[in-house]
Amino acid sequence: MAIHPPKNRLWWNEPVERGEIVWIAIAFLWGVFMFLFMIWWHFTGTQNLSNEAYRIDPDVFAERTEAFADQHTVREEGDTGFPVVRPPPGSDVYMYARLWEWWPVLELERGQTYRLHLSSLDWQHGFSLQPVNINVQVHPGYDMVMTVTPDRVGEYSVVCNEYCGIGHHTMVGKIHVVEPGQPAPAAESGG
Ligand SMILES: [Cu+2]
Repeated sequence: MAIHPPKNRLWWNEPVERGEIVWIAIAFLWGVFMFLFMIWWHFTGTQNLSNEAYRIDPDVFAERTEAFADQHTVREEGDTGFPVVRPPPGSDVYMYARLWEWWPVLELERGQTYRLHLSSLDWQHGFSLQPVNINVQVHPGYDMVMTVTPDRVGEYSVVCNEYCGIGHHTMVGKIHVVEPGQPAPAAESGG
């Protein structure tokens, strides 16, 4: 009983139970196995993103994103006031996170490849692309770059999945994926 001191004062120096040794060995080997398999899953599991990260000043990232939006805005998203930006295929695409929005809305063509740059202007946010469940942590001062090729037409939501304050639950962005060469559809209402 733990209420009494152990009879053997060298209780910490007794041999470890055989069953416990076996479990420690199994847990350790499983950890090693999972660690090495991260490399394998990078190629087969489509769950580890091939992303790059560069240091960038948040003001510089904001400037690039705004210049990008100025150049390629095609319409407004419903009556939300958010520009819908349709960049040329193969180009660099910028989207920033800040309290509490993802800006701007993107419109990409199916089957085309883009360099998607993500960063935050204030503090940590999360980029969670729904419903495909791609997740990236987005920090201020870092330009997270992913080479993406959207493969399905549709409307995707970008949900902030790192708690970032009182408006966190309202922080939702949008990415449209359209057929290549198709003109942008007429503005819909709502957002
Ligand atoms: Cu956020």
